[in-house]
Amino acid sequence: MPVERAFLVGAPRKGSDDAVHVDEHLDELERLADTAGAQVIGKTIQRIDAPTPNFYLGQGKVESLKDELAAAGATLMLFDESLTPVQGVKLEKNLGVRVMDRTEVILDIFATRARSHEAKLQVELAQLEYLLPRLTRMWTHLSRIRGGIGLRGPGETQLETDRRVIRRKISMLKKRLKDVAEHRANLRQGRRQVPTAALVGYTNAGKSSLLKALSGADVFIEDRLFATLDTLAREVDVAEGYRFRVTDTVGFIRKLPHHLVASFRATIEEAQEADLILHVIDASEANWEEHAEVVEREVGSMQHKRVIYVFNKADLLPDPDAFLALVRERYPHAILTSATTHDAPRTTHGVEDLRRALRTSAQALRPIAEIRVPVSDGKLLATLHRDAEILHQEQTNGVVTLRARIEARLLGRLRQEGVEVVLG
Ligand SMILES: Nc1nc2c(ncn2[C@@H]2O[C@H](COP(=O)(O)OP(=O)(O)OP(=O)(O)O)[C@@H](O)[C@H]2O)c(=O)[nH]1
Ligand SMILES: [Mg+2]
Repeated sequence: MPVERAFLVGAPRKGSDDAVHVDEHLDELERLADTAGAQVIGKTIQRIDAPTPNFYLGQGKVESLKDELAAAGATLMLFDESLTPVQGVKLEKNLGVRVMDRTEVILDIFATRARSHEAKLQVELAQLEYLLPRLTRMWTHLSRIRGGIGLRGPGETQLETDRRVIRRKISMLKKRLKDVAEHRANLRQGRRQVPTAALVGYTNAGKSSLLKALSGADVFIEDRLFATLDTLAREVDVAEGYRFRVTDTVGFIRKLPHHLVASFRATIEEAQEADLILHVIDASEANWEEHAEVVEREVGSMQHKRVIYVFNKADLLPDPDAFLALVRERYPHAILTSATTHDAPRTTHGVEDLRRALRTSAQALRPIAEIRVPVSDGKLLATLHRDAEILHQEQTNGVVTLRARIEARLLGRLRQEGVEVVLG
């Protein structure tokens, strides 16, 4: 297949934050285009007062853009803002090339790179939901959509039929995904013995690299956006007999309706369920504050969670100590890591700091306690065997003494119920 020749267009509103960062946003779109397999042959920016309902851009700009695209030999126009179905159709008609907005590019990446069963279902669902209101425009390239909906000749009746087919397919996919999510929740249920941490962050921050550095496991890492499309958990030894179950998640990105793709919901779900959130931030990224805001906005209810801010890629900073001092004014417990050079002798900050912080959390979240239970209390004994990690057990005079690593919350509950508990 010939490589698409893509022309990028950014159209921020005058005076907006987006207008200030438009160059970085377009650079990011370029990386997205590259990941999707297109060749970027040019880009342009138009600061606008307000989007027009027909073309997003003003009519004059559409005309000059048409010439620019033709001169450059573009086969595709990538638009950095979200387009309505109407704007998409009209731009395509007037420009004579295929038009995709940022969301569509990202969906395309997800579609070609999804590996797991769940990720594939999610992408298919997102594509169909995105596609439904845009059916006429998508006509020509619908056949590309995996799963082959099998659309052929145009025509209103056919369109209606296809809409029905798509709606049916959407509800079927939703049902199947719900089953998968329930299955995942069940799996999590049975794993309360080990504390859990979720690695969340902007795409390409180094989440997977950190999981690899911590666990030694073979984790897929790539210098591309959205290398990770599935959550993945590994058990990490944080020393002194403590372990953590750390989950790698799908990264976030700006200007994406994250609700569209269930993979992001899985990230949010993991973050909400975890005992601890590790918010990974690329410290070498000039724009890291904006990135961190995108993540916090999406993950939302992180306020009442333990969060450790992990500033990664320390090796790329000119002065790591000064950087850490600066960010600690805002995030007092921030950690600076270098996931890829964690064993290099020149780094004073690193993955071991993170491991130590995890250990401290593990000790607080899963303290070791001695619990005395009458042999006759079979129900409590069963609960402890299910939800705690029993390290030692002995029985004298009708009393079972258990030494166990136990969830702090459960321990509190036992105390309230009058169970005899000694810490340490
Ligand atoms: N120099 C340097 N590069 C790093 C570091 N950590 C990760 N990288 C590189 O950054 C790129 C992205 O790393 P990943 O671990 O895939 O990032 P991620 O956050 O999992 O990204 P997504 O899965 O796409 O969201 C890779 O090329 C890594 O080798 C680091 O500490 N220093
Ligand atoms: Mg990753």
